[in-house]
Amino acid sequence: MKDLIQKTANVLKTAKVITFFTGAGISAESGIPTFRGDDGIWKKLKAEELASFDAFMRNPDLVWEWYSYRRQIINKCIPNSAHKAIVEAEKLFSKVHVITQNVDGLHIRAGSSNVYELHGNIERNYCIKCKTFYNDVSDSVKVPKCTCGGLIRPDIVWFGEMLPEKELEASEKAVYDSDVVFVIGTSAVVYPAANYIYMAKRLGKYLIEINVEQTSVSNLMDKVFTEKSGVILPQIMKSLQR
Ligand code: BJW
Repeated sequence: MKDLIQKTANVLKTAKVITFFTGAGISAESGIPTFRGDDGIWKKLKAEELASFDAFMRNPDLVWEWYSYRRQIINKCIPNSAHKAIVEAEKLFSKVHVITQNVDGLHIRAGSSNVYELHGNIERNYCIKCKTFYNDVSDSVKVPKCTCGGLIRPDIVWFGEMLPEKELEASEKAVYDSDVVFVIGTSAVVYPAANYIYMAKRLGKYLIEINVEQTSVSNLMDKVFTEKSGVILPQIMKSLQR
């Protein structure tokens, strides 16, 4: 592992712009469950019954309760050493971008500057009718209503919904401008987010994966670390500071 870290450090020494593309695995060491895999939340609950607009309209109170429960878990968690190592990277490179599929806000709470949240943020909510944003309704037991009478939903991208235009544009530019793209803690099965990995490959970017297991994109990588991101990322950043 030491040798692999040293070889990676040698590549990173000449890099100027870095993108970290992250998924649920980077927050696992903060205590937030991932989606897929044996301990994943979709193992116990059906995504289609909770993570779609149709599901919300069928049973808004149930979906609201599910997100309130998740929000409570997330609020108790703090950024881990992987999130912090990405913040440290800002001292070592001229520009650091973070494209995240996570809705937990931990990259922002850790202090990263350029974070593009592709699937939204569980802390924000908005009215489905007039689109007014609400940040102070999260404690409601039942789904709250806007002053216009519309239901208030979490600002999360559910299946079948478009991703936010501004984040998509910023992410595309980030990949385009980068010398190295890290792919961390994602199964890379959800689109269009996973497309950024293929885009990076097509553009000839240097790709580094950190994941506890092999994924469907491991074969695209220039380097693969099969380890926890909270263990490897701090070591990589430390090797660059020497
Ligand atoms: C560690 C670790 C440690 C553990 N260290 N690693 C093309 C092909 C096929 C399907 C589609 C397609 N294009 C679109 C689709 C449909 C769909 C989709 O992708 N489906 C696939 C699942 C088949 N996509 C959509 O619907 C998207 N919208 C869309 O395409 O709109 C376009 C459109 C709309 C209307 C008309 C026409 C076009 C929206 C996708 C939104 C996804 N939202 C979710 C749920 C949010 C709600 C919630 O939070 O409850 O976002 S799905 C869920 O998966 C969540 C995540 O962000 C996302 C990705 O998961 P992630 O992060 O990869 O987590 P895991 O659990 O899968 O993996 C964790 C990894 O970590 C594992 O590999 C572990 O090994 C690893 N790990 N511990 C390092 N310590």
